[in-house]
Amino acid sequence: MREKGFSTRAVHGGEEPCPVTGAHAVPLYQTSTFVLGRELPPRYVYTRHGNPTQEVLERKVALLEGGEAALATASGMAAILTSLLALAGRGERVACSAAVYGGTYSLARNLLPRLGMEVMMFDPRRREETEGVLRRGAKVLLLETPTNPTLDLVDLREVCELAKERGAKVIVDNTLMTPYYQRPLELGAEVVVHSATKYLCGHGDALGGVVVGEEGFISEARRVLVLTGGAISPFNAWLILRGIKTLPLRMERHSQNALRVAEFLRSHPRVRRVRYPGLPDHPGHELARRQMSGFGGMVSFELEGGREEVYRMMGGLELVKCAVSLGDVSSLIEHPASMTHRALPEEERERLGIGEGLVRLSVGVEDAEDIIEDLEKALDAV
Ligand code: LCS
Repeated sequence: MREKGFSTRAVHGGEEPCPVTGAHAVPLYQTSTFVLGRELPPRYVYTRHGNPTQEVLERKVALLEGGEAALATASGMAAILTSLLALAGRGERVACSAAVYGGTYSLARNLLPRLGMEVMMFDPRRREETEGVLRRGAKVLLLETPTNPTLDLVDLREVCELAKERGAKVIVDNTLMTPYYQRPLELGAEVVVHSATKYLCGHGDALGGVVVGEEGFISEARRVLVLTGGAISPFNAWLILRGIKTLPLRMERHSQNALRVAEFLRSHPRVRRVRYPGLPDHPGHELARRQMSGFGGMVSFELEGGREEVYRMMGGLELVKCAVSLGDVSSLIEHPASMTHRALPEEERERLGIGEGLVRLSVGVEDAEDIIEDLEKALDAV
């Protein structure tokens, strides 16, 4: 039988009407514990170990990413740490892309070494650096594409092939693209992680994360999560499930709006450079067309000047809100050098292209004309 389309899976995947009441919407099992009856072993014991609402989210995201199984977590950071702990331990080598969310960078740089892992930071956009960390014995590679916040492309097929030759596993953080536009497991990655806080939820009202991979790996990740305590609250799982139903609709709109905003920004004299993979002159445009089916809602741009000009511009915005996070229906703007990526040493930021003039914009689903009007007014006033 033909597999159902992505949008149908987003609405119905992993769900069934409640066998007891017939409830059509996913029931919210907002409970910490379960009364133990005659069923042995009991299906549910305690929400840190598993909960029916969490499980629907896990089945749905596994279906959308094309993975065997998934594990829902309290946040994206919990998803990343859980995956790493399930794959590597004391004395083992982990390679982390430097071009990732600042929290991920900090986790790799500051916390993993305390747990006894040997961490190498690398740039997966450069084949020789990927080969280098593999040669030096990296067991796990962690990366994002497009990179955060610079929106460069990493060739997933190439990195995954190189890793496979050396028996290393690749974890891809697919938060920015979502499975609607990019499915790393199909390109050779072993594990996909998400900050479900972002596009999967879509409404900026819940924290969550998801890990997707093979059954055996997910079982190990679940054992880790039960002990580290990073379970998602049933209510957050429920909100994220509700969000995913409209994921394709929202991603289309985010993407259309982002292209229009990127084109507008490119024409503005105060903007030095625009980074959006959907622009034909973006250096990764051809790769983006091959490995993604859309370009997403994130746009970064460099303003003439530095931090002062960026803050002045952000202060002049009314509709677009200055806030960290992304993937919300509302447009959100931030200054990576002083906000999401301030944990990176300055020379690392410079090397990655995260200068003082760089701005990251998560384009929302409002009317594009209104977003552009707001940006234009604020840019003109800088
Ligand atoms: N991965 C990516 C790509 C992210 O952007 C974030 C958070 C995380 C993982 C961590 O997820 P969380 O634990 O917050 O659910 N990104 C943020 C950002 O850009 N601003 O604030 C948080």
